[in-house]
Amino acid sequence: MVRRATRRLLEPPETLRRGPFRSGAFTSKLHDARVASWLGLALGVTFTICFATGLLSHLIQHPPSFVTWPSRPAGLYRVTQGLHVTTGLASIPLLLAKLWSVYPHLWTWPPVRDVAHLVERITLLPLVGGSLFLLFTGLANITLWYPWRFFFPAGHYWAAWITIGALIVHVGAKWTVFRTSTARRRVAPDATDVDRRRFLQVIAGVGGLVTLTTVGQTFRPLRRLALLAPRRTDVGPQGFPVNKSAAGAGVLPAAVSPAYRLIVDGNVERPLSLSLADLRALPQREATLPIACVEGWSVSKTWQGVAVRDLLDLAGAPAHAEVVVSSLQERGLYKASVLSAAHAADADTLLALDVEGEELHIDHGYPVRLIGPNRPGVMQTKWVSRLTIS
Ligand code: HEM
Ligand code: HEM
Ligand SMILES: Nc1nc2c(c(=O)[nH]1)N[C@H]1C(S)=C(S)[C@@H](COP(=O)(O)O)O[C@H]1N2
Ligand SMILES: [Mo]
Repeated sequence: MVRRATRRLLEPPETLRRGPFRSGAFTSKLHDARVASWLGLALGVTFTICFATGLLSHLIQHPPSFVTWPSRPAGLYRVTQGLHVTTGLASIPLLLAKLWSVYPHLWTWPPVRDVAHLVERITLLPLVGGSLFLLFTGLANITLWYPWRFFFPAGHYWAAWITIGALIVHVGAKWTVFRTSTARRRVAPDATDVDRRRFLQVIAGVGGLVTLTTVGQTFRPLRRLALLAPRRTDVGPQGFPVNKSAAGAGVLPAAVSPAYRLIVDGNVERPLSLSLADLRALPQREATLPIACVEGWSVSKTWQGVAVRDLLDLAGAPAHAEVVVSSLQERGLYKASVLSAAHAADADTLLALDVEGEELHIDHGYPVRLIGPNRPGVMQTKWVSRLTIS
């Protein structure tokens, strides 16, 4: 009784219900719970994959003491980050279709029924805002458009936590509707069911098309279909892309100077200072390893050079040593990287001098670059000048 009375009080006179608040303002049969549920399910899958792979990428780059990322299998990060960007891109048409399908709900009257409804509606803000923010910043980042340069990974990272939190609340709030609207029904499909199915098929098709035209930036057999991928992996000096050029990194005079030396110091018995000729005189090893950029593109090459492990032995470094690899670059987030003990000990972790039998191009890190198995591209430091052992 009381509930009915308050409801009637909240109900505005029909004349005040204008525009989208009119009853029957939205006529499409596609604004319905079945469409919202199936698109929700697809988004639930893609966002979970994105969250897991993104978090993994974060942990590899900022490892807490209890996490050790192995150096094998060599191409694992290539797969996880390729999956991150691929599923993220496929989410764009899914999210747009979902928001179109549910936006009439934003005009329900009364806007708030009770406290539980208020909480549920408030969490839509981080859910919708966070999802749009993630897809927008992710897309901007891989197309090398940085309106916010230093803020991207941090903003994207925190938005991921907020969005996933809101998504869990959302799934909880919608679970009953989800179950009933996706349940198998005994009656024969009517015209609305056919429309709905066709709409979902079109959206699935668009998602598939986005995947097919981008995944070639990391999956070689589909390379020629990668029309929408921001990078072509066969374009650049020596036939592969460059992320930061030598000029851009400000290393140009130092990288070509005859005074160049590679320093090996820190916790070692015999600190080393090696010229390029010294490095060439050491035993050379070869490894076929990918550059797997955090942006999702990747390319595999055969590299030749000196194994970091051999240099550590030469300098008399302790077993299980960790190594900081610094470059000639003086500023920027990627001027240095850390080799964990596992990565430093792997025989395929090289200080490469050549790629595919040719001396490294200056933009690929001449005179010396780090290349190791199962590492994000940002940790494959170019223009290496120092190994500091601890
Ligand atoms: C990024 C992911 C998602 C976003 C941005 C999103 C967004 C929304 C929005 C804005 C609404 C309308 C608000 C409302 O009805 O109160 C809605 C409704 C709904 N969502 Fe989601 N959603 C997502 C994922 C999911 C998932 C994973 C599921 C289920 C497993 C789901 C199931 C539903 C259902 C059943 C409705 C109600 C539809 C109706 O009553 O007509 N959604 N969603
Ligand atoms: C179009 C969609 C997306 C693209 C293109 C994209 C792209 C990227 C890129 C390039 C990075 C690497 C950042 C770096 O290390 O510099 C990244 C990291 C990350 N992404 Fe996404 N992303 C997308 C969607 C998502 C979604 C939907 C989620 C979560 C639900 C997510 C969660 C994360 C997390 C947690 C990281 C790690 C950030 C860090 O290292 O601090 N991403 N993403
Ligand atoms: N010193 C230094 N090394 C660097 C970078 C950088 O900015 N500075 N960029 C990294 C990134 S993001 C990637 S993906 C790889 C790309 O290597 P490439 O330019 O030879 O393809 O180099 C890495 N090494
Ligand atoms: Mo990169």
